[in-house]
Amino acid sequence: MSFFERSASSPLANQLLEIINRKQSNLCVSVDFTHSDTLLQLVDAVGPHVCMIKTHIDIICDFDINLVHSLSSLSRKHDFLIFEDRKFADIGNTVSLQYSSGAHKIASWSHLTNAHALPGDGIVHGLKKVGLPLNRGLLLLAQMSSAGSLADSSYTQATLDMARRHSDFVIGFIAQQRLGTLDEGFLILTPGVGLDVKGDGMGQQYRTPDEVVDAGTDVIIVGRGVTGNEHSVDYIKSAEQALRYKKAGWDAIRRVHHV
Ligand code: BMP
Repeated sequence: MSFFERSASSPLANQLLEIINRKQSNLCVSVDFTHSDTLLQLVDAVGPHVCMIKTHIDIICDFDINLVHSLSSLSRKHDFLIFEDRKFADIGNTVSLQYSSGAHKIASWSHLTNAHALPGDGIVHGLKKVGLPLNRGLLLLAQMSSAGSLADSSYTQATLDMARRHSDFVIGFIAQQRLGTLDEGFLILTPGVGLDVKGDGMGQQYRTPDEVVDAGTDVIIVGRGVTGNEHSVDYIKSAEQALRYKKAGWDAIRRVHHV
């Protein structure tokens, strides 16, 4: 089944595939900035080139709910999905509160979020209870890009099995390679992607868009390779980098999927 023809596990996953095809971009930019104004300006600059924007909303110093309203407007303006990289990791009851409530009210604005499989199925039940009625989707962390990750192959396999039990809500994985899931409709999103450096001195490990798409990735997640450092942010340069990664990701998809 070709990347372009395949149909995913849910309407949200299909929406993402449609955006990818429409914008010819499988690039998700991770905007790990700590101030609302720089975050929004960066998102506006790279928005035309991405299928998705990934946030870490809990690192924002001046958080105000208007920030997520502005982010939602930009997602409509530029046609991308929002993925809050919350990495939930608690029991079902706690994660349902963390997802729906608190200052951030993640479920109210983020199309996608993610969770560790470590606590067992209850974590998915807790998130699904909140997210499914809102047409949200979940990604399970099956592997990590960081050196020394404890997610060995049996953990990854157990995560895949968990996703199969909840395919109405789990649309895919954060992983470093395809997990034998193409015909099950799950999507693979891969962080740790960079064209210029191999690491960050804090355990992050980078592979190129070609390498990760060869390994079976659908969406490449790029942070600092596009955004640079918030303290010396250059929006024009970030837009140029987004275009560069978009092209590299799309060329790799076309090569691997023979289109
Ligand atoms: P960068 O490209 O600047 O290294 O950023 C990668 C982003 O992806 C970070 O926001 C990080 O939290 C996230 N991430 C990762 O790097 N590796 C993983 O395995 C999972 C992640 O969510």
